[in-house]
Amino acid sequence: MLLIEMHIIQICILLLQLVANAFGSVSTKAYKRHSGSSALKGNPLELSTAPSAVQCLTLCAGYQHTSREVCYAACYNSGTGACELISRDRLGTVEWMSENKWKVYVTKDAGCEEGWHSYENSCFFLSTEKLTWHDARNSCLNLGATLAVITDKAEDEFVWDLIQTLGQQFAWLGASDEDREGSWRWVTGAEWNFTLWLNDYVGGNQNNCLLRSSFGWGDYPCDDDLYSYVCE
Ligand SMILES: [Ca+2]
Ligand SMILES: [Ca+2]
Repeated sequence: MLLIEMHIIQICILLLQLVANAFGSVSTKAYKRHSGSSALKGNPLELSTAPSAVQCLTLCAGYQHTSREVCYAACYNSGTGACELISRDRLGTVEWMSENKWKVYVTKDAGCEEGWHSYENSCFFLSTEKLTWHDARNSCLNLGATLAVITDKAEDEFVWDLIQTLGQQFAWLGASDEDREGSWRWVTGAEWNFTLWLNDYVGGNQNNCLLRSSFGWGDYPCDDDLYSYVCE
């Protein structure tokens, strides 16, 4: 039995090598299907054709970049054979979704830049520098991002892990109610339908800016104290 399994494994490895040779190069990148429920933003790098999605991914893995732009995703149209390579850019000029004949694949490490951490379809960054909420908001904008917008418990847990892992106890998130007392808003305009306030009594209505700590969410004075911040 073991011998047969060994043979099967060897045959699989051989087949993989043959496939890799047929494409002329061995891709070291892994990809995953991008779900159709959200759009992927980026800048177009190259539009060509490929006979299959796998060969389109091979083009992405081998994309020769002269600038800092790296192929992050490949969009393949199984009807026309169109293969579009795109780079990662949160403020990107094109949006792609997997729908109908278009299949979108992203590199498995999610293509976050150095110092950024991948979760779902976003990259997160925790600052070591400490700023007021307003300065933190501007700092994220300068990095081509926004203060983090947390829309469910799993995302909050990911961000809290990040804050702790990097040795912080507090960090600004991207919401405030400074425009209208009690009316909390995310900096991106995302729907405000998940909260993790310290307790119901506080309810986030004492100050105006959202800070994450080991207690959960708290509203803190926006400009009195300096804290680390999470960009997304
Ligand atoms: Ca988010
Ligand atoms: Ca308030």
